[in-house]
Amino acid sequence: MKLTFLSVKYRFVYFFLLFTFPSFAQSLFDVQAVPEKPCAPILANIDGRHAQTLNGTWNAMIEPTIFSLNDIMHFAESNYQARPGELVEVNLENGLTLQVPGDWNTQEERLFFYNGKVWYKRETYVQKEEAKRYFLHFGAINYRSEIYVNGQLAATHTGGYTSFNCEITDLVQDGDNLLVIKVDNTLKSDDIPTTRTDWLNYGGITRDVNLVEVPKAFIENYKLNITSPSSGNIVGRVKVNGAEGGQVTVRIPELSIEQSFPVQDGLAALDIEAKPEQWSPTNPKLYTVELQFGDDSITDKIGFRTVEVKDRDILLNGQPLFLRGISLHEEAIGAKGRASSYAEALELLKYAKELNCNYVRLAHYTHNHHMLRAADELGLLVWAEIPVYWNLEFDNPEVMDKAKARMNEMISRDQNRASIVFWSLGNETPVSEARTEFFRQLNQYVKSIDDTRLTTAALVFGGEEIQEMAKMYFFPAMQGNAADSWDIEIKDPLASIVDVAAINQYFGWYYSGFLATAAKLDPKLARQTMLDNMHKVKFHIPNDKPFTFSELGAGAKRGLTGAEDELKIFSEEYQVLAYKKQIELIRNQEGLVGVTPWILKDFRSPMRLYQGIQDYWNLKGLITDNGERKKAFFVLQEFYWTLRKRGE
Ligand code: GCB
Repeated sequence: MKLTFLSVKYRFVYFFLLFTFPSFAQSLFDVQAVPEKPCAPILANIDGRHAQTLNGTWNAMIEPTIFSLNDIMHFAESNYQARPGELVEVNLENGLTLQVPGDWNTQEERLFFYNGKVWYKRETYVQKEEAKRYFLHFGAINYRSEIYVNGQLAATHTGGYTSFNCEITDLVQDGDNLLVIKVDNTLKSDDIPTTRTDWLNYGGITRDVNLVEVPKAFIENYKLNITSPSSGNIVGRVKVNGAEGGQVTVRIPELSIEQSFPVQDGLAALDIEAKPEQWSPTNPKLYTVELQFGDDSITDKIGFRTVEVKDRDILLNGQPLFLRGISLHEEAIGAKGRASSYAEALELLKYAKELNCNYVRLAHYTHNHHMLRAADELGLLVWAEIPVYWNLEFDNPEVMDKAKARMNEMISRDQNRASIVFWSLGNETPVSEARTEFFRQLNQYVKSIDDTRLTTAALVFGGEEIQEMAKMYFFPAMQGNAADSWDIEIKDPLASIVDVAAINQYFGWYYSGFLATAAKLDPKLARQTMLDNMHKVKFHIPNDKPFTFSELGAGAKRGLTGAEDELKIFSEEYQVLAYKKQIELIRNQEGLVGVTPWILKDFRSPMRLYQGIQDYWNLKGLITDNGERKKAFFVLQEFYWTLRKRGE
């Protein structure tokens, strides 16, 4: 409502009405929430289906109000023109346009730090066939979305990093169709993640959009795997939508397999005698698998391997291996914002290969499907996670439901990716009873939908544990009484819930800083003491479980130099020193089965406010946002090379 158009007299009447009759106010500024409309179950393997891409240029409109405007849909029609006498104050055309897939932050200056609503709109031509069903599939939209097709609400969705789809068979029409999507990236305390994240909350339709066409009865999802490294039999299931019976045929031409299985209650159970070559980082063998049900057929490329824990080892295809990893965010090289294409995924993961990695941690949320495809092809094992990050409302049952829904979406999409060995339940969550119970349930839930992978969670080494370490080892060392071994017991009960524990530890970066500030110590001396003693640190995990270091690292601005003994924070030399000391610490562990230092590439973060140095970038990358290698890159590369040569 533009008050500038109202004379003083009418303004008085307007405010009188507004405050006296709340319903009048409500009709002007609608605050009614759109009812939730659930999405359909995920259709697996979108790239293997008959689909029309809806990527490209979409019209957009920023809605910066903190309430919601009424009646936008009414004006969403194409080329809406105000009729004589009609007051129109909203329009989804003739203004901003945004590329899909893409975050809005890097496309429009006004949206760089924006947390709020943007409307998207485009038209699409559909040649509707009666024998077909239609689904809109979204790689991801961050965070809340309302999907409208020809003016009707088709679905609502929350969660910014997982794929979802809605059936629109009844809403779509032959000819032109209007698609309008309201996206809101505002995060709340009962969301996953919450408002606090050490990464930029990129908003928008950040991944591919497809209009998928399937026969009336079709293959919705499937899972194929081997259960033991020695027997090799391929087992699994195929879920059919729109039919209870019939039969599914599986073909794997390279193995001369063609076998049919009956469908009962929409499910076919597979058991195929076969001896596929096993997928591994050194032999990322993928087989072309064709599935057919009636008129529907779908082709995938699937690798077969097993993963399990035995004593203090992780076994891949029955053989122990050390996970030489690196963490990464889903941010493209070249300061382009969110990565959304296969080429961008490949570009990122090739740096991991160059580091001699066999493993990546895709932090801190589910990455796009191109990343997983590329990992399968390049032979990189994967830690996959949902953004259960820092402090959630762990005692809120709705938050539990959201976590399960995100897990379900992630697993439904990625369960055939050989590269994924870990489903990670959470990152650095503060210990409490409610939170332990939350993870107990989430762990059970994950196991109930996929028991062919391991669960893990990144535990924080912090708070009381750091105080204890300081009291027992660090302060005495500062006074010249350094102990020979710094033994650290992890007490977090979450370590016992998951299959493999993981620890985020920042020796050589944060801890001496906290402690020096708290105890008013000379920061350089405190840091030097920590660096001199890091190699003595030894972690002990409950029940002697195998564990990984899911984070470790130090920040550096490329080109900033300082002699090693200067301990100049943010210099490349300091980052090198911290990595060298970390490598000594790594070598001192028992039961350590892998590491994913933090992080491959510098990434944008609203929490990094040291101007002139950080400028909203977390600088712990081993490469810059443009892909230039920092000196520490070569230190890790060499360490991994020595492990690789020894066959570890
Ligand atoms: C952490 C968090 C990660 C941060 C990182 C850092 O422990 O898990 O999200 O970005 O530390 O750089 O401080």
